[in-house]
Amino acid sequence: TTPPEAEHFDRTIERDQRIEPRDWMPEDYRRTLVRQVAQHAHSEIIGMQPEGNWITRAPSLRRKAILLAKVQDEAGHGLYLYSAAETLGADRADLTARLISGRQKYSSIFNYPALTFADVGVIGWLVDGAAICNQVPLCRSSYGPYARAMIRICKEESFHQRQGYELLMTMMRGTDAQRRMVQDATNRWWWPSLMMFGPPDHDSPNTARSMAWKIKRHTNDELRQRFVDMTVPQAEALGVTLPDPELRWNPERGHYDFGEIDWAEFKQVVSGNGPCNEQRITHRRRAHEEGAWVREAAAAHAAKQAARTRE
Ligand code: FAQ
Repeated sequence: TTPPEAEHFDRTIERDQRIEPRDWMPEDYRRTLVRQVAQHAHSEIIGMQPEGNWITRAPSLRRKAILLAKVQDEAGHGLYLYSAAETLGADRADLTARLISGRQKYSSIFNYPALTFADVGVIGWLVDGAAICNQVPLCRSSYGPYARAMIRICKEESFHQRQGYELLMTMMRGTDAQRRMVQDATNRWWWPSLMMFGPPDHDSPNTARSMAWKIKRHTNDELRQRFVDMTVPQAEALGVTLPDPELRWNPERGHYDFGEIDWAEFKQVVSGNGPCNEQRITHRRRAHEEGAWVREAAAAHAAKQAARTRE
């Protein structure tokens, strides 16, 4: 016989209602969510680095203000998501320790370098575009705090995507050199953006269970296809070529066909051997160590305040 709390859990999922922090949940459900939400939080924090690199070199005050706001939003998303992970019983300091020791993952995409200012635009257009595609369905994820966090995060990601596309539109109206920069950045980010959606469905060990629990609402391949279909017309409007000779509309499927993704490259990047893995983690570790005094000062202040209220 099923215990009543497990029955309640199953019924909640079945009715498309939300599981909340104090509800009973299977240990595997909790573990899966901690894994996904922590990876997502780490991605936001590590994801500040490729673009953050350009803040001091933005070509105008306006571009600098926009970029600063975007990178700060990413910090906010990270903190928001760490809080969601804490509602599942995870410890924030422990999650950070796992990130900087390489025991927990973050998105493969942030292990590629941002070489020119056009990369800032292309990251907004393609990386945030892919993030939105993946995250809008997560607003209906079965775990309440994660689903609610996604609503605000998606609104901000839409702004990020638009700022990137607008930046690229501006560059495409500029000089030949600027147009070449946009095309070059598009060539470098296109395939890694497709890899963000994760391994193909036949090689995705977590999808089936996460779909049954309604943590995930679509498979990796479904979302990847949606992203391709959405992005091809945007590339045409922009006037850039996506670097895939096999990309073409398939009227029978009602979708764009596209070429084979280099899954060997994906595996290399995820296992720590991408172009910037070491740099990203080293930077994160240094920031953590150099911020130790801030955490200690905040804790000392909180202790003093608590002692004062007890007096
Ligand atoms: N990179 O069985 P599945 C952003 C791992 S957006 C690295 O399919 P799952 C915004 C996966 O964890 C980026 N690892 O796994 C921004 C698993 O490993 P594990 C963050 C990957 O969880 C924009 C293994 O492969 N977004 O930050 C990747 O069902 C611009 C097997 O895979 C999210 O995290 C990858 N690309 O599906 C910020 C969204 N893909 O843990 C700054 C939420 C898979 O078993 C600038 N997450 N792996 O050792 C998800 O939707 C899912 O977790 C997936 C993966 C779809 C990413």
